[in-house]
Amino acid sequence: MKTIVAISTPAGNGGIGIVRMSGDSSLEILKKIFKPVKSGDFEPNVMRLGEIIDSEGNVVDQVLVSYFKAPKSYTGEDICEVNCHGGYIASKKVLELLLENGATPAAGGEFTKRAFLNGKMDLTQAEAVADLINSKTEKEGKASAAQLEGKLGRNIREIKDGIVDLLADIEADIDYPEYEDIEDVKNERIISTLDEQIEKLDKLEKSFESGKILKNGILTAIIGKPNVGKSSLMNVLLKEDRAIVTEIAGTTRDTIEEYVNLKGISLRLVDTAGIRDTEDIVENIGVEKSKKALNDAELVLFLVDGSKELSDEDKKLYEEIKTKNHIVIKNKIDLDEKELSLNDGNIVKISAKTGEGITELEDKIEELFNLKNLESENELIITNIRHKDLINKAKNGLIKANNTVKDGLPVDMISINIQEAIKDLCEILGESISDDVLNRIFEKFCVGK
Ligand SMILES: Nc1nc2c(ncn2[C@@H]2O[C@H](COP(=O)(O)OP(=O)(O)OP(=O)(O)O)[C@@H](O)[C@H]2O)c(=O)[nH]1
Ligand SMILES: [Mg+2]
Repeated sequence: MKTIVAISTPAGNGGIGIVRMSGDSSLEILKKIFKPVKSGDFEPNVMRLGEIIDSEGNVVDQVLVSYFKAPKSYTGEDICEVNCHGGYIASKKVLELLLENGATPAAGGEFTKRAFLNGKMDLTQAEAVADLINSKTEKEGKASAAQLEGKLGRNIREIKDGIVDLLADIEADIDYPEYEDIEDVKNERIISTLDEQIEKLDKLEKSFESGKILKNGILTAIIGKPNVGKSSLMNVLLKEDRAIVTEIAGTTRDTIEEYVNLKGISLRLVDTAGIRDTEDIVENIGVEKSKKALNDAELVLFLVDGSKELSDEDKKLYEEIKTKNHIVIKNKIDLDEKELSLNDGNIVKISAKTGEGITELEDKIEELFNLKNLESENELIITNIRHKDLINKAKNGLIKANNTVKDGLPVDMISINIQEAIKDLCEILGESISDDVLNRIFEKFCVGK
């Protein structure tokens, strides 16, 4: 394997920049450009102070370097890391010098891919690295950290071991037909073992409903006719003046999307153009976009002006949103309130102007998506669709096998279903996986990780 190198810290001004190198020649390449303050040899896991010197003998930067010796390193290979000063220049120059002296640029995620290939972590842990880096909220970070620590991997391995043992039993049965007299007992045991593992897989699969929210947030569209206060609501939720607010109906022409952290969950908020029939070409395009946002949304915040009677436009729009996951928001309650002639279970009263009722609105969203229960300590939550799909496949295979036994059909018929399920679980852990799938997973990583 080639020795790879990349800048692991983000571009821009900062205290330090780290250039990381992994592979057999790491130390050899580093020595060509590093001049230590104190003489002596490199010791694993010990940092050394010194200077990086270019080919003309100029000092590039004062640095601290660390050396990790294979296999005791992140990748399982020899790693050298140069901690130089941050900013655009020093780390870039160090990278260039290492490349000139024999290192190869690392691809996105290549360090972690090598860690996986060298058996330092299973695939669920490698995937968690990217998830943790990309986490936008604390709760999402917590789920990724649990996976990084190996919780999901252990869980899947346990289920897999359970059915591998079962398969061994079944195959022994095929080989020794003299055990026929205890067949009923055996079938009972097969059914109960399968039931147990199916239940575990089912629980994991169901956790994806929460996991999806943790990872992708909730796509939330603010919908209503013009001038009801949609952009004002967007701004209070964001706590900044993001969208233009005026008393002119039809102010917002385009959809505006922003993330807001709601109790540890990220809401992808979309402010939309007020929906109405209009001759204005630009506004009309905006209205079409609003309808698309309404259609795509996982949550619709349907706004009406609480200081006015509901209009036909409001009622027509309500018919469109009522079958979706929604909250009816009666806005402008700081003005003279009119009775709301809507019979809906989810109504919240607010004033986007004074901020009244915003806490109640946030509580309502929390309640609607059961966000409070998202992070009970011992519960494992899967956040990755690849895992969810494979868990579902394995579960269905086991259900099929179980039904075969329950129908009184010969037990040897289920071996194939069980083998398939084992393969699916191995694929989650990365124990049997094609290069294509691996590449697809790691290409989403950033360079330097
Ligand atoms: N009194 C009062 N006025 C509000 C409240 N919320 C919004 N307004 C006013 O209502 C007007 C319209 O507000 P916007 O937030 O621009 O309404 P919108 O729904 O985004 O309107 P369009 O973008 O045109 O569809 C502005 O003059 C706001 O100041 C509120 O809670 N109370
Ligand atoms: Mg607006």
